[in-house]
Amino acid sequence: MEKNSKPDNDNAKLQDLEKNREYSKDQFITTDQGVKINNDHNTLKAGERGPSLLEDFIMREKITHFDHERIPERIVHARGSGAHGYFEAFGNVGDYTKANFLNDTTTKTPVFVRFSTVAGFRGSTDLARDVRGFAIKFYTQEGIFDMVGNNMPVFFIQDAMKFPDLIHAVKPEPHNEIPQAASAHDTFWDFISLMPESMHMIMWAMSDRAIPRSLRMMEGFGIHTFRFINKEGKSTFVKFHLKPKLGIHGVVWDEALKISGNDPDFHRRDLHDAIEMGNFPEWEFGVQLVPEEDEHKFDFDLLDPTKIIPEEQVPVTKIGRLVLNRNPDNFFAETEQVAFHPGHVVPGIDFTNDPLLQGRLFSYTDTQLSRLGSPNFHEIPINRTISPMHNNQRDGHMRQEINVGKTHYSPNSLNNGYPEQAKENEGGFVSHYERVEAHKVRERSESFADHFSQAALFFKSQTEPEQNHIIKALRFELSKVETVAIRERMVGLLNEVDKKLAQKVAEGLGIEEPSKPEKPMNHGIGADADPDKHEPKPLKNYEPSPALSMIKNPATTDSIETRQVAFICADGVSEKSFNALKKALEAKGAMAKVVAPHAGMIKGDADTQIKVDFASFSSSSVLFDAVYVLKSKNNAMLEENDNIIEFINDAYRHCKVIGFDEGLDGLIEKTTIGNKREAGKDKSMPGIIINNGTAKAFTDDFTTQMGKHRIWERESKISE
Ligand code: HDD
Repeated sequence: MEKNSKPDNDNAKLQDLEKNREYSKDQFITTDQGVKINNDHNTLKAGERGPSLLEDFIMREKITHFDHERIPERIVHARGSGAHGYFEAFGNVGDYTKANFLNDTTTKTPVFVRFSTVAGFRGSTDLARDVRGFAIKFYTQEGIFDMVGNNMPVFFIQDAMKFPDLIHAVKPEPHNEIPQAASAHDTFWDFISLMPESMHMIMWAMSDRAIPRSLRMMEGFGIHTFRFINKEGKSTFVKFHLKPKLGIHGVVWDEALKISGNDPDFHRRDLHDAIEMGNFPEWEFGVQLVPEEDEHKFDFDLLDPTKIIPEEQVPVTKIGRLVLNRNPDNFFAETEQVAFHPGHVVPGIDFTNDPLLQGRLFSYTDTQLSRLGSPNFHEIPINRTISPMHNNQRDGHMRQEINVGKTHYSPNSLNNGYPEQAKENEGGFVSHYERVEAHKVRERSESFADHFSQAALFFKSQTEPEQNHIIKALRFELSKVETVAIRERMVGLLNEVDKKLAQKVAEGLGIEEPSKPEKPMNHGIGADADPDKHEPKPLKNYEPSPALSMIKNPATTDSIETRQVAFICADGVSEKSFNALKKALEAKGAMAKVVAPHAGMIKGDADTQIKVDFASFSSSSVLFDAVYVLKSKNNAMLEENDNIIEFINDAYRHCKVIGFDEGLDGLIEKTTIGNKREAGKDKSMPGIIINNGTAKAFTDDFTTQMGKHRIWERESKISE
């Protein structure tokens, strides 16, 4: 769809936003008051070289508006990218929920989705090692439902009271505001090392899930247990899941670091470009359903947000499809001003007593009041519901609506009692009829005290390369911690989860032996600060869960759709080679991008002009999924180019598939591949494919190997 074009589909929210879109094509520039401006480049002055005049309302208006353009960024999840799309229900959950948008298969529900990192500021890198926010606004006919989730199914803490502490600890340290968008520093690990309940989430946050290849290749989770409520008022516990069509993929850490330098907007660009190209990101929306009677059948508490329900135990039922098919027209108006809230629910969905969720129900409206500045933030176009909206709330900063009539109270007789309250059978929201009888206490339930069993389950469910990545991530992070006692405390905690893991991390940190399994919260500082009275429970020995591994995950496919391959070419490049792989990639939905020693155009060996997408000096293999080096009449041009040699070396190190045309030995010798080959260390060279002229064999091998995403067996041969 052409940018700025009017919505050409039946998305009711996009139609609604049309009222607020401004198109300047063929228009004069005016002041905010609509007066046409004759000269917008110069202030009004007393003489060409004289002082500016206060009278200049045009200049004053322009500068004043500019001075006030910024609003406070989100206290967390400040860095984000959003897109419009729709949700389509499969219509198979009617027995469990009366929510119309989950049952009506004839209506596409408009959505706006915002992905985010958590810790970094608005301008920080997309590739930070961090949790990713996955927030979906469903504009349903019955009001707005927000699923404000993450790409990991558990959280660091069990009670919202600790959220400010967690965030203070992870954000840049207060004395020097360092580091940006990174958890690798003392305060974060100090807090974590005193917080055994965070260990399950730490396993996820140190895994490759924290460095996604693309926002389009992440799972999404609602995390808390919510309730579905059906027409009879019966409640069923529910956990929300989103499974990406393209599978779940990450990058490697060294690559993430380099992407941050090469293209800090990597994820934002990828999402934007994919949608512009018509490669619409897609997820299946699923639920795990637990009958209310089974609440206590698990050996963990369903209300504990540091626990998953293993998918092998309660399978995910797919109930719909989420597709993103339109970029925002204006980042600020839409992506920045969108305001999510886990408390935005519609009839058929309700809360549980998860103490983290309960605290969130307060926080999200509260934060919008300072971020967006007014209780009227629901009137901002992107936040406006498409269902009818009438109540007795009035006034406040920037009120848009013109409420007609003289009653703004209830009950009233002057307006015949309107707006009137809706009965349940008229669609009125009625909270679940839950019986609560208890003492007021500031305590954590004893049923929340198993902090390590699911952390161990996660670690043992990973494949060997995935486990190694967790070990390396912990080594990296903790090596940046300056206070040795914090490192030791962390190793002690890891030892509670998995001895091998703790041992390996300890080796990397030069710690002789994981300290004995002391209770970290009783370890000096912070000892009395934690009122959690319950002893952590002993480790349970669960069977591994393949659904927790990215590599073994049933949602991971070998599709190479939308993947990008760098074609390294020089003038005189073999057009036969070029066209053969390009065609094979395109047939599978992947793309060839030309990287050459110079920008502009190169000439093929049959004199075709080929557009260069990236010059080697302003690009890097970390921005691509695989590399193909093509022979040309002038191979020396590649051999002598250090950028190209580094390009190939990085692709090798990051375990990517690399194809070479035959006859490029001179170049190969100059790369790590040549060194390894010569030293005889790496004879089999997994994922290094030589094109000896049999086009089909080469292209088949190349695309099949790319489908594995990474050639992990190579990783063990790379020393760090
Ligand atoms: Fe939160 C934003 C997700 C716990 C308080 N949160 C925010 C966003 C996401 C999440 C995705 C960004 C929404 C957007 O794109 O605008 N938060 C979570 C998840 C949590 C969680 C999955 C645990 C399961 N959050 C949490 C707690 C509190 C908050 C416990 C406070 C008690 N979160 C906020 C906030 C933010 C926010 C301060 C900042 C900006 C905003 O709300 O709109 O209110």
